[in-house]
Amino acid sequence: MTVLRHDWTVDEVQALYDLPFMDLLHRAHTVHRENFNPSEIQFSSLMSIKTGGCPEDCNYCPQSAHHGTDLEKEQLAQLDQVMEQAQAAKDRGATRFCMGAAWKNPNARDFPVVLEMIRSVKSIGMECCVTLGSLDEEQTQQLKEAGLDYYNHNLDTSPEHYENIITTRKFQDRLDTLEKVRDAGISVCCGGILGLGEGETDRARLMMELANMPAHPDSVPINLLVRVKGTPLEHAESIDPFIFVRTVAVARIMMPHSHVRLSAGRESMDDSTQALCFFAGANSVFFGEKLLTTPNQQADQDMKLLERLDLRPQESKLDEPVSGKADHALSA
Ligand code: SAM
Ligand code: DTB
Ligand code: SF4
Repeated sequence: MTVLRHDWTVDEVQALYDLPFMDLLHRAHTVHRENFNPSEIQFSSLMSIKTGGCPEDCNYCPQSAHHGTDLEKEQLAQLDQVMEQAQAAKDRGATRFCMGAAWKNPNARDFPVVLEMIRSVKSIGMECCVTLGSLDEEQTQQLKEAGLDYYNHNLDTSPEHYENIITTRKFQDRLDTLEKVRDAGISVCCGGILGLGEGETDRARLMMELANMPAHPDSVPINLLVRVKGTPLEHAESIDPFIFVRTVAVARIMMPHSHVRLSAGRESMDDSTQALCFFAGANSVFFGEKLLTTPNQQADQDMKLLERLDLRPQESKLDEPVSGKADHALSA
């Protein structure tokens, strides 16, 4: 049985990163096979339900009001627009519909509308995930009651690099919201971004923070920075693709029961890098032509890639119990 650990030291994580590439991939793929069907990829689809004008100053994000991006600020989406996109995503094979809002936290006027969106997405038999910023206990409770399956709230980078990237909140604020989400019995989707000018220790620290939470996140999205014109990270140096692959492998070894998602940035990644990520243990992608505000790899290209790699979309897991399932033994 795979042992789930929450006591990683940074040296241990660094030692994984430093393994010879082939050894690291072999080890990660072995863990992957012990816990998942290596031919199945989970498909999530994204929609931005409230775009732009965000009061936070995340250096990477096109939606921050602090940066001069070309993005047009929009009001909260209408329920019928949401349902149209959710149904289209379902028809294309997505099992989870994820809605993102450019908020520091949800306000009292819009929050009930989001609850209604969640109930409606659930009613067509899809898993539902939202990402709305920080939450209080009452809000997590209401989200749970509306039937929410997952809450996405990323740590994004290491605690040490955090203030170079975001100054309008603290790393600890993220951990606090994650705790409330877990306590409400909602599954946690939590990961980070690579390519934010971080060093190798920052990447190891991010992985350590994710795995050392009281329960491993059920989904771990690993994003590659999408460099957007007008953001402070517009000209950030690109990272070696093999560092990205190594990070996927390290995540797979450290969080053996979690879905590791190859998230933003696939458009700038070649097919071979993505194939290596799948071998290293990535078993989920964002599917559909758009992420939140930037383009994603085209759906037909995704289907072709899956076919060339003999991979297939994972069936819906709606009948599985939610809440911390990544942190329970799946099989002996
Ligand atoms: N405002 C909420 C929050 O930050 O939690 C939810 C929406 S926010 C856009 C969700 C996540 O998108 C961020 O945590 C970050 O990981 C990711 N993200 C934003 N801009 C990105 C970019 N340019 N490249 C890669 N990932 C990005
Ligand atoms: C996550 O980790 N990545 C997604 C989702 N969670 C919400 C967002 C990616 C956003 C990429 C930039 C954009 O399209 O605006
Ligand atoms: Fe706002 Fe989220 Fe973008 Fe940060 S990542 S600026 S909190 S939308």
